[in-house]
Amino acid sequence: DLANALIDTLPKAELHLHIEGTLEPELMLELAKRNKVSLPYDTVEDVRNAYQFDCLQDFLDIYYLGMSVLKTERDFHDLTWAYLERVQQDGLTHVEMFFDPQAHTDRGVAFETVVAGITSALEQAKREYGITSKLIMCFLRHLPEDQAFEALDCACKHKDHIFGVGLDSSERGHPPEKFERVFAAARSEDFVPVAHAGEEGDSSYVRGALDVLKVERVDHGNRAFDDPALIRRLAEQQTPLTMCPISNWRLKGIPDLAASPVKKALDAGLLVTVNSDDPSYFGGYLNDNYRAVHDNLSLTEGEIVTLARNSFAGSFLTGAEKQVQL
Ligand code: ES4
Ligand code: ZN
Repeated sequence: DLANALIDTLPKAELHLHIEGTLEPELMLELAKRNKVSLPYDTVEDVRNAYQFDCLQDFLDIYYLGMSVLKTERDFHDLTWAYLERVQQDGLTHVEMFFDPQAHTDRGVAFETVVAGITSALEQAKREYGITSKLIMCFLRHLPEDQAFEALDCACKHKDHIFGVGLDSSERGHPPEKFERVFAAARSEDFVPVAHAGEEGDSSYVRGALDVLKVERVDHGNRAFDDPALIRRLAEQQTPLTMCPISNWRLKGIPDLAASPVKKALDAGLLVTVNSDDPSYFGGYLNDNYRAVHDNLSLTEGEIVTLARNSFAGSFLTGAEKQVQL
């Protein structure tokens, strides 16, 4: 029908995507063999059976284990290229991609190796598919502030390839205030700031991301709906929210897809976008997330078009670049 045709063919940007969360079980097992890394899985089926989560931390434990197979520049290139090849068929024309360097440098993989592998695939996607991109380095919020400063030092040597900074991993107990100084330093170095907030943490984490970290976009933001004044502010300021419906469902942040806040966000006039987060682990790429909200929230075709337009409006493309895509 029309809605599905729109979802498949409209140009779309993905603004909330962890590249390490695109590692498919087949590639994981191949890289484990190539790099002689031992995993607690023998088959693709074993891997997929492990993907049952009751909360964010359940997922993160499996996610950090899975990425232990990534060792060389070629591995990071192959991972990134596999994602881009997959989503170019879905009408994706722009991606703002997160990566987690501390999860690699802590295992002895050099920061430069990670950035070089990801970047070469992004450049190939620009040449071969015309896909544009921005790379956003996330700080792991469960680790101490001084280690985030070390990651920021590394990023400063790769400003030509790293556009922004983000904040991810275990949210509760690690509020935005913990990273106030790192974000101030990152902003003074001209990295554009974003942060995960209100995925599991309460609405004060969303306020903290805005007021303390001074983010230009909020990743998830679900719990902002507990605070009506905050929702009015997000609507007035048109702060983009990057929501991830299938991720929220698979991590039990919502009981079912019908409980996704995407429809409420549209109704409140927020600049809401739909994204995949960690598509391999959650079982849905970008268009699967659009279909999930269409089918479960009874979105109109007009609302599907709005979500696709919002994906560019909420991106960090410049005004002129957005005009072309919108
Ligand atoms: C993440 Cl779903 C999610 N939440 C927080 N941190 C993350 N890192 C990768 N996926
Ligand atoms: Zn995320």
